[in-house]
Amino acid sequence: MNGRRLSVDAAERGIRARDRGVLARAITLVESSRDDDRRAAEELVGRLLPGAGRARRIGISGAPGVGKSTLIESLGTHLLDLGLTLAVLAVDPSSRATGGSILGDKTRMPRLAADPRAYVRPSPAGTELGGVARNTREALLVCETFGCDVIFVETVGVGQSETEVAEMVDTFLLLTLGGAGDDLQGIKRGIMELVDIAAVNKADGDGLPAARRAARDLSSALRFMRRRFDAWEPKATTVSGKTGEGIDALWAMLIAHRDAIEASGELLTLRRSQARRALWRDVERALVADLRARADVAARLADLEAKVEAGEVSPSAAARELVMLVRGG
Ligand SMILES: Nc1nc2c(ncn2[C@@H]2O[C@H](COP(=O)(O)OP(=O)(O)OP(=O)(O)O)[C@@H](O)[C@H]2O)c(=O)[nH]1
Ligand SMILES: [Mg+2]
Repeated sequence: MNGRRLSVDAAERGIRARDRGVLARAITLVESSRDDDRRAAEELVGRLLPGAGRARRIGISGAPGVGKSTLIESLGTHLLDLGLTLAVLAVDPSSRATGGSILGDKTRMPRLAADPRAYVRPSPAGTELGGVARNTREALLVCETFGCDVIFVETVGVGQSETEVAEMVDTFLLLTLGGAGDDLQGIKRGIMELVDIAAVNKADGDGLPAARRAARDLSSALRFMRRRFDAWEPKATTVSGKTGEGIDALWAMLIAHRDAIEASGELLTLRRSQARRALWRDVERALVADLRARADVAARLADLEAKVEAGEVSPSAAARELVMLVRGG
């Protein structure tokens, strides 16, 4: 963090006064894993929580190169034209390996990056996924209190990241591509179940027919999925982040989803269960971290893991032994 540490009071005041410099530093605070920063972050989040919840929270997921950043630039610019403010946050577990972030990439969002009504935040590097998810959840609250009307959470879909993102947003948008016959096979079934809207991107030029075909296939596939909401049937559409074709229709669809679940009362239920799940994810993470940090557990762990891998001890028996060790039994 640059300069003097940010006090919780100064952070709260600055965020409420829409000070962008403070916004950036407050997010750095909630991303920090230092013990004293964590305590300050919790205090800050606790103060912001009562007034939060008014933004439209939209998750955008898709494989590398499907055009997420280009689409967010295009959609975001459309929102600015409508007089809305926005933030773009990224959940990118792979940034740990690459040491940098490919998401929330400001060079792919030049207009948003240059506009004071938009705030683009790259993914924090060097944290495990559970940590990134918590940080992003808290960054989202900070941005809401700051006054952003729309918050995009972008993820590249590594590991469990789509699920983690779906658990912090109101609307989950899957971005995909048409073409090459294997349209649907490339999409993990578990992901299809999270989808509120699927958009086939790069529906421009020569890619248009394939994109339209893929959108039709997706539409029928989505009809067979277990519904997430009574008030919303998942839909597919085509879009081009490059030409802007279909952007306003996509925005209308995103609004329609959020409005439908709000009117049915399902948004409230969703946010409640998201908060409860986040609580338990954090509890589990903290307890497992404590457990791993114990000397007696560490001493047994390597041996037990080796035996489990070799098939000499069953995973459940090994788990029981570790738990008994912790219980002192
Ligand atoms: N034809 C066409 N090309 C596009 C479109 N959107 C993006 N591209 C191109 O696709 C490439 C990847 O675009 P990005 O927006 O960086 O994709 P991304 O999904 O954010 O990629 P990662 O952040 O690396 O996961 C770039 O070369 C873009 O110019 C589109 O709508 N049509
Ligand atoms: Mg990108």
